[in-house]
Amino acid sequence: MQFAISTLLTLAPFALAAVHEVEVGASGQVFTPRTFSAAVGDIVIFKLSPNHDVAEGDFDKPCEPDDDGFYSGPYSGTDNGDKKFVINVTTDDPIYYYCAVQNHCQNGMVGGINIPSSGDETIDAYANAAKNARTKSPSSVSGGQLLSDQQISSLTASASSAPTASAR
Ligand SMILES: *[C@@H]1O[C@H](CO)[C@@H](O)[C@H](O)[C@H]1NC(C)=O
Ligand SMILES: [Cu+2]
Repeated sequence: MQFAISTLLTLAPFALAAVHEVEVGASGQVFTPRTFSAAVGDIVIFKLSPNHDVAEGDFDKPCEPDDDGFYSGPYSGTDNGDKKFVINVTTDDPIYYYCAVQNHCQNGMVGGINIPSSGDETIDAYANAAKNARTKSPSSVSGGQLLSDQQISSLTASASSAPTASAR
């Protein structure tokens, strides 16, 4: 029994690499799921709907890009949605993001990964602060790749698909 458990722990970082899908504006000005949990090594696929995008931000500066953050570029760069924006999760820290189109961020189009569900830095707190913020849009794609479904399937062949039901 002892042996079985330690073996499982040793393999876990590889065996449990998961793929998460996020709908960007498929149901209006909202990320679906709004927040979810992910582990280092997981892959996140952002599926953009017209005319939305996704930019990583800082909790303290809602609707503004993080200098080292990711940005999908505009919907127009996705070949009518054929290309998805794919990022690697490289931290356990909370990752906040927003839609940089018009006033979507002020309207609450924000989301995140590993966001605390209580305390001062919840997604609701970020959305509230965003109401009075001014949107800044990054200038170019960064921190991820725009990939076709075929490119994604080869990328994720060794990873298992994570049900978005794991979202919290
Ligand atoms: C994500 O990881 C894959 C596999 O290691 C790598 O090919 C890709 O360049 C990484 N993407 C980014 C944006 O770093
Ligand atoms: Cu939007």
